Amino acid sequence: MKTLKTQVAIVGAGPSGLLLGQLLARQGIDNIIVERVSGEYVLGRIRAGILEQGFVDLVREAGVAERMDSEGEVHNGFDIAVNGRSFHIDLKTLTGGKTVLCYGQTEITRDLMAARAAAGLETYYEASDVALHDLKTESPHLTFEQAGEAVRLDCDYIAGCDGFHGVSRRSIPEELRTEHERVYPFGWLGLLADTPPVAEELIYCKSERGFALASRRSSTRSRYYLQVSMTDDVENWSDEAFWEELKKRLPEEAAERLVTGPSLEKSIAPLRSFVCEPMQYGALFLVGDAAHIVPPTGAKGLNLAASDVSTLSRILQRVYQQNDRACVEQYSPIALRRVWHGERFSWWMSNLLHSFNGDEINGMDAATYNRFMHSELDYYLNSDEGRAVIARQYVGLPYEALH
Ligand code: FAS
Ligand code: PHB
Repeated sequence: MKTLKTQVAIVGAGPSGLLLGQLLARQGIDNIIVERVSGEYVLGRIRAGILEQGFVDLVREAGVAERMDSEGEVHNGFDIAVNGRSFHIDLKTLTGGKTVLCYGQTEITRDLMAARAAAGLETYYEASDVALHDLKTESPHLTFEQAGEAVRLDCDYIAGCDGFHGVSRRSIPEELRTEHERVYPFGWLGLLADTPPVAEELIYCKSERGFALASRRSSTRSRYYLQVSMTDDVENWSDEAFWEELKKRLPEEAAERLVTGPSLEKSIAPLRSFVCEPMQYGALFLVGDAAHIVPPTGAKGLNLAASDVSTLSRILQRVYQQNDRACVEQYSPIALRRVWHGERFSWWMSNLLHSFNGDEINGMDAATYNRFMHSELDYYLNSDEGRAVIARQYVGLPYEALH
C-alpha cells in the first residue's frame, strides 16, 4: 500500500473542496484532495449562478478572482413576477449598497482547478472506495484506490467536501447524527442555451402553471428553470416543449423577448431542505452539500458552502499558526447558525413561489395553502420593509467571526 501524508485531507473536488484547498495552501497549510470522478466530469455539472459578496471576497482572498472579476456580472437587483405582474427587489438600495455577482459555479470550479494545478497541489481524481478511518484518534486517515493502487493518506484533519451523496457524512456514527429533511413535491427542470437572456437580471416567476426562473451566465448564454412534478422525466421535455411552457410562465413582456435555441444541457434536480447536525466528528469536518442541502430558490446552496469554507479555513489557520487546537470545537456551532438562516430563507422562498398541488400541506389542502402563500408574498412585495426583508437575506447574512 502506498502511504501519503498531509496536514489536511480533503474529500471531494467540487467548489467546497477546491476553495478550501486553495485558501489553506495560501496559508502554508499542506493539503491533498481526493475526488471520486474526473475533473472533466466535475466541470460537466451545471449548477449555481449567483454569488453572494462573501463568496466573492473569499475567491479574491484565494487569489483566483481574475476571470470572475472580469467576466462576472454585478446584479443590483432582481424581479419577482406574480401572475405576470413584476415587482423589483432593488438589492443595492434596500441593503445600503450590497449586490450579488452572476458567475456560473462551473466557471468558479474551472478557475479553482486551474489555480490548484498551477500551484502543483496534489489532487487524486478518479479515486474509488474512499474510506475515512480513526476519526477520534491521533491518527485519522483516508484509504482509497487510484489507478489500481491502494493508498493510505495520513493527516491531522479531514474536510468532508464530498456533497450530499458522499462518504463523509456517513462516517459520523448514525446514533450521533441528527438529520433534518423536507423533500418538496416538485423539482426544477433546468435548461442551458447559447441564447441571449430575456433580461439583464433574474426574474423569479410565480404563476398558476408553476414556478419558473429566468437566469443567465453571460449576455449570450441563458439559464432557465421550470417547476416540474418530482415524478417527471427530462425525456418528457423536448426543447420546444420547454420553451413553450416557459413562455406561459414568464411575464408577457419577457415572453415576447424570449429567444429560443437548442439546449446545451437539460436536467431535473430534486428539491430538498436537509441539515446534518453536528457538522463535525473528531478530526472530520463536514463542508457544503456534505452537511446541508437547500432548494435553489434562494440561490443559497453554493453560498452556504462558501461560509462553511471560510469558517473552517480560519479555524485551521488558528490551529497551525497559533497552535490553538481547542478552537476546532467552534466549527459546527458557527457553521450551523448561518446554515439554518440560509435553510429557512430557501424554504420560505420555495413555499412563496411554487404552486403546491395534491396532498395536504401543513394541515390544509393544497389550494388553501397556495392562497395563504400568495397572500404572504403579496404582503412582502407591497412594502419597502417587506422587500428589504427579502433583499437582506438574498445578498447574504454576515459571516460570523471566531470567538
Ligand atoms: P458538490 O456536490 O458540488 O461536490 C462534491 C464533490 O465530491 C463532487 O465532485 C463528487 O464527485 C465528490 N465526491 C462524492 N463522493 C465522493 C467520495 N466518496 N470520494 C471522493 N469524492 C467524492 N445551488 C445554487 O445556489 N443554485 C442552483 O441553481 C443550484 N443548482 C443545483 C443543481 C443540482 C443538480 C445540485 C446537485 C445542486 C445544485 N445547487 C445549486 C447546489 C450546488 O451548487 C451545491 O451547493 C454546490 O455544488 C456545493 O458544492 P460542494 O459542497 O463542493 O458539493
Ligand atoms: C442559476 O443561475 O443557476 C440560479 C440562479 C438563482 C437561483 C437558482 C439558480 O436562485
